[in-house]
Amino acid sequence: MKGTLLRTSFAALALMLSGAASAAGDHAHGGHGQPSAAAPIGTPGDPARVTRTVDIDMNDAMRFSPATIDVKAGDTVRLNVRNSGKIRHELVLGTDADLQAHYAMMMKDPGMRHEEPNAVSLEAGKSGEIVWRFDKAGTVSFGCLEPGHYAAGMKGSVSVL
Ligand SMILES: [Cu+2]
Repeated sequence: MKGTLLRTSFAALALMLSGAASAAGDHAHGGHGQPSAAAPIGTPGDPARVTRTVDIDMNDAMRFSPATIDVKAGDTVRLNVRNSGKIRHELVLGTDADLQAHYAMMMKDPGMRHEEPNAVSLEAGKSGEIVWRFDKAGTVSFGCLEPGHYAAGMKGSVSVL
């Protein structure tokens, strides 16, 4: 009798989870498979108007720490990024589609460097920053696009609430 109850609640939970996952997926991916130019991730921020500072560490385990960040829509955030590893890492903000496209380019041209305002590329032991205004609720992804790193799971996300 207990087993039946358990199975029922698991089934209900699985249903709820799959519903939530597909809703979140739709939201995060927006125009999946379509040109991503219109997908808003925010705009370069004014350093004089920073409302929030977040420290992010990058390491040779191919991880960002923290890998998930919550901000409020309208926040101008200073991401203080540190490479505590022994090899180059970078943090690039974008949609998943943008990051995947850039990563494919990096695999072909590993010497490519990201110097745009939405990215910081750091040698071992170096620190840098991105000042970014997250102006729309949703999810903004980030990743390290050094060859092999993104595929190894060096990625994270900013939840803009
Ligand atoms: Cu990396």
